[in-house]
Amino acid sequence: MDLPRKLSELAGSEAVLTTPADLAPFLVDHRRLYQGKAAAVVLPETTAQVARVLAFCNEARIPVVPQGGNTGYVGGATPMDARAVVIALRRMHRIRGVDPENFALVAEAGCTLAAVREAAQQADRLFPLSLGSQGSCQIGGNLATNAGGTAVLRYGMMRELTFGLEAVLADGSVISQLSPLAKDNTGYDLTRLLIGSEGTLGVITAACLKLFPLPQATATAWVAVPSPTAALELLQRLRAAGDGRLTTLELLPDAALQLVLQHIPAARDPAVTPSPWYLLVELEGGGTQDLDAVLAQALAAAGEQGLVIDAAIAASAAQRAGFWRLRESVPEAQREAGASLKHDISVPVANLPRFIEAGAALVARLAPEGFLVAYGHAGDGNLHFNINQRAGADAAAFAQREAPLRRAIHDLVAQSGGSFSAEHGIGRLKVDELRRYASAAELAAMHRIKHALDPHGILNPGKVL
Ligand code: FAD
Ligand code: 2HG
Ligand code: ZN
Repeated sequence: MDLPRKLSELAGSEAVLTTPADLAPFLVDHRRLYQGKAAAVVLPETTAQVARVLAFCNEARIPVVPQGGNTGYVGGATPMDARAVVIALRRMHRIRGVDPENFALVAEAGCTLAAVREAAQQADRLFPLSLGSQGSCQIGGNLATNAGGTAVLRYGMMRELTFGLEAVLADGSVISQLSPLAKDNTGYDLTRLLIGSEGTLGVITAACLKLFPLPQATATAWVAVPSPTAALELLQRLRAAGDGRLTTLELLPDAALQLVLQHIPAARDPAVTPSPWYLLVELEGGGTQDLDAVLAQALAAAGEQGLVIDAAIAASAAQRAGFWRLRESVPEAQREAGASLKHDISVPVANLPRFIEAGAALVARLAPEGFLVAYGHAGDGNLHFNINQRAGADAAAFAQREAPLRRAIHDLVAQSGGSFSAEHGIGRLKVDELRRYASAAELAAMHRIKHALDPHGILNPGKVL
């Protein structure tokens, strides 16, 4: 069969890529863990084109891999079959409508997260999902991975931020739930089933997203704390003092700050008393109350009880951006510093200090060539429990630590009532982990759902299950 010709008939000849040079960027994941293969990439402009391509691939039993901004962490968007067709959504980048009265916006899957946030802001509204990758990740990818980020504490993950979806199922049928309904109990919730399904149940083509009032005031602080226990106590107090306006509480060890200061040229030392741990804290709200004063008061009271060593409240937009740059540059600084082992874990938030202590002991015992850089979204219980190779350490020895360390950390997560994939998904990287930690009943139900919606297994084969 002449696949390129057939795909051109279905989606237009300008939408089909087949040369090795054109395919290359779609065949490797962001972390460069996987080198993939595929027969073609299709760049549709409309939902009807996606539907036609899927109906054809379903009939012909051709694997289909949806791809957004290709910033995912678990190899989910990388095609692994020389016959595969990648459907890349980037030409579906229209904002179909902004509806400030209903606090809603309809975006096509290929819109970048930054473009959606910008469109909301133009209408005096906030779309609160906030990720370091927002300039390149796409709404379709955010939905397919149920992305989290730095404002989950207040606004929740993508599942909570979505009214409904438009998606194409494996057989080419289209489901469309794009109304901004806060209440809709009509049968199974297909939207929330497709969110987080990582391209294995359907191709998301558009979504009706939830908007919020645009905050009129923001207070941001870089806070030195003596320990994770103190950080958690401070979280409780800031939630109470902030009265629902605490948006972000990110934890960083000094090791993360030092990596950023060393490897990121634009990073500026926050100039607070050195400490083993730091927090980036942000309150956002309406214009009537002085949020800087609320934050300063809470931090001062915590300081008197030894929960805070020192703190700097951003006095300008530039200083606020500087604090955020320190936090958001950690992944890049980790990469610049060399090899790292990554664990995207969550535990019930009150268990975090105990988890960090026990996990640090495992790292010291099982990966002596590395050092712990456990940072992230502590306010919602999610840490990137990462380990960087020490300078000069034996690279091969460090790499060999990966499997036993992963097992020990993920077993500890399970004992702590947590998740081995808090926000990055399963993709290809964590298929074995899902098989190990999900119950037999859960796995069987997932397989049945997969088989019902994609009986020929054409959608993103080898991922998730
Ligand atoms: P891709 O990587 O292209 O795809 C991811 C998965 O979704 C794949 O399985 C793919 O098949 C599927 N998919 C993509 N589009 C569609 C579609 N339209 N329909 C169906 N399936 C689809 N993630 C977080 O959760 N929180 C963070 O704080 C965070 N920070 C990050 C910071 C940096 C610097 C980087 C590089 C990544 C970060 N990520 C974070 C990970 C990543 O950005 C998110 O997972 C993002 O949601 C992926 O979007 P994408 O468009 O790049 O998806
Ligand atoms: C973040 O929170 C991302 O910065 C990336 O989720 C985490 O690199 C990582 O481990
Ligand atoms: Zn994260």
